[in-house]
Amino acid sequence: MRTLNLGILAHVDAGKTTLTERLLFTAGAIDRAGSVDAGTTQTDSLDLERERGITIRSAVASFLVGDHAVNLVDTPGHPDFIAEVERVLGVLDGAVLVVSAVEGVQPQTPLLFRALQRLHVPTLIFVNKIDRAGAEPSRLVETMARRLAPGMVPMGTVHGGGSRQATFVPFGPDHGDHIAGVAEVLAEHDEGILRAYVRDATALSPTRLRAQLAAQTRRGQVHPVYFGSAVLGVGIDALLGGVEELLAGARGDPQAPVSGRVFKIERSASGERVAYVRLFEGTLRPRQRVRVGGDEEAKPSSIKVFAPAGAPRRDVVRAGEMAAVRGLGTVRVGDAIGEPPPGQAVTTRFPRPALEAVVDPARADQAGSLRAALAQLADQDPLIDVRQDDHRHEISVSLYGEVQKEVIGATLLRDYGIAADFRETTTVCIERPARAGEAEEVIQAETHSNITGRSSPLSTNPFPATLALRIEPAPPGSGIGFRSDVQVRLVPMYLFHTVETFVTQMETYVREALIEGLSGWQVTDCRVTMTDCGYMSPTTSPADYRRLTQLVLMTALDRAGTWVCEPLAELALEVPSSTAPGVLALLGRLGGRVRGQVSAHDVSKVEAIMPVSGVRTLQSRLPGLSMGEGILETRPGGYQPIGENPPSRERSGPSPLDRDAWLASLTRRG
Ligand SMILES: Nc1nc2c(ncn2[C@@H]2O[C@H](COP(=O)(O)OP(=O)(O)OP(=O)(O)O)[C@@H](O)[C@H]2O)c(=O)[nH]1
Ligand SMILES: [Mg+2]
Repeated sequence: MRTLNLGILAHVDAGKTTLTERLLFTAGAIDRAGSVDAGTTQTDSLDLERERGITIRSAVASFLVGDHAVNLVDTPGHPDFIAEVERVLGVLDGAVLVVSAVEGVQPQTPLLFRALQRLHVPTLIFVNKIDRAGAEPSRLVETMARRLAPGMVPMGTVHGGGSRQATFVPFGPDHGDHIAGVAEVLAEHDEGILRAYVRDATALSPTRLRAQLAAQTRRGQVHPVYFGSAVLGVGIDALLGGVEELLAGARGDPQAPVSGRVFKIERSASGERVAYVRLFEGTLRPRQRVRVGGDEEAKPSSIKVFAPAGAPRRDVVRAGEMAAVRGLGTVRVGDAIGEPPPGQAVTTRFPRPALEAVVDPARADQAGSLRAALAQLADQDPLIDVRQDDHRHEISVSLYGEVQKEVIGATLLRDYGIAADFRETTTVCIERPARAGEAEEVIQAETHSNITGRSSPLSTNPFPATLALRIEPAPPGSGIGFRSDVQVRLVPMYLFHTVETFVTQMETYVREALIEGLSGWQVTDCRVTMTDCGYMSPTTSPADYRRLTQLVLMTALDRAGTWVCEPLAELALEVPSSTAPGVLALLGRLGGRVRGQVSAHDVSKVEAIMPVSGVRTLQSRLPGLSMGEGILETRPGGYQPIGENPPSRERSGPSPLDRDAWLASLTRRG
């Protein structure tokens, strides 16, 4: 039996969780289909999900179809939880993209579809809600072909659409319309089919077309489209048939070295981390030693393999399967288990959240527990960045949006008993060095004779070590680069044992020192070079290098100067042409720039870029300005320097540039 790891993806509210429930029911994995509205589904299992009727975390449920054990991964559709979806994408063998027959292609739909294509995940389409008034399933195929990909293949027809009598009638294999339609789409990617199609389309054998359809679906070249109603259970059999026939199960060699990826972390009732792992290669058993996240080693204390209901419980997970694994220490989402799976780095491609808010505990005595609780949440979700301001005793959290903020607030209250208030959401800027800058601190000679490197009797260097650093601008989006230019004899081997360890450790200190730049924002898009160092054995400690890095780097940065840059969003707007002038005027007032505009059939499509700070205003005013028909899709669009009055952020403590206050704060902290 093959395992098929199948993701269900869509814009918020398209019906993913309802469809998941129906698939489980129709495949016989559960006795009755639960409902999102009654809070009784398998995959929306968090209290918060059941109350709000939205999915927040991805969840796995298994069933059997033909000779495939399918692990269904239900994902959230709300854009605030896009990170949750992105980390699932890398562990899928196939996907069902759900599109509502009423709302059609929504902002999140093309975004998810493109991500699936980028990762070569074979994708079926399920057009849901054909029972609802206003459903226009037939026109949707053309829209999807235009906006998603041309290779859309309808697998049947809808009768009685827009009413509770709606049904889906799948095409039989030798249905004339189907053969002609399928052949036309398949001919795009296959010479043989093209020749036969041109000669005589009706002579093409249904068996040959079906085999080609499966092959091209598995290569992600075409997308079979099914229709139905998840709520009424219409069209589910046909979709299940498509999953069985047209998608292919996981490959992988159980004898190969272990290679897997963690795509979700959950905490058990006792607070223990449970890692959801997809294994690509090898076999993993309880108590087997395995590398986690590249370096640490751990031994799983228990493993629960996901399998269809009724299958015996197994604790040995093999290539292709998914399992809930305990005992992997401080494992985090995105970590590799064993060998890193090739091309599967999931966490690094995400843009950083562009918003943040200060969180205050309602009860002052809960500040400590609030900090601990947020740190735990950040563990489950590496994109929740928690910033502690020791100076003002404030904690802030980075965010994708307002719904995520509400969910964090509700989770704190429910799971940790902490009532917390969020202050107003603000935009998170970055700093880039304006030009190159250098600085150095030389070790004091005093009476010591065992100094390696230069020393200066006049220096006021407070630390017994020498360090010189240069910082210079690097291309936008390149992040922080670090390299060492120092001679091997200057490396304190008694502390770090190898040159590599020293350089790696210094890089960590550099990254830490760049968390707050001259204006208090993260410094990035720069290259840092260590041009000199020195030590005094055995006095110099790693902590001296750490502190000195902060001092020297901040001085170098001060000489370089920085640009504060604000986050931008790229927009794709679709509005009725008659409303375009009003929408564009607002866009302009919010600092947006139009990059392209086309109008056809009374619809204007606009590509633009604007500061993230204005997106919320645009979003809230768009329905009013576009007669309720505007569609806005946003994605991160990099950063731009703010010329005048750049905002600064309160530092978490004194700056090393304010040397006395900074040194005093170090002594206080010990
Ligand atoms: N009329 C009708 N309503 C549906 C259908 N499928 C789902 N719904 C309703 O649509 C709403 C959203 O359904 P969900 O299954 O929660 O959608 P989702 O895509 O999982 O939503 P998120 O996970 O929050 O993104 C619920 O009120 C469902 O009852 C359908 O086929 N027809
Ligand atoms: Mg859902």
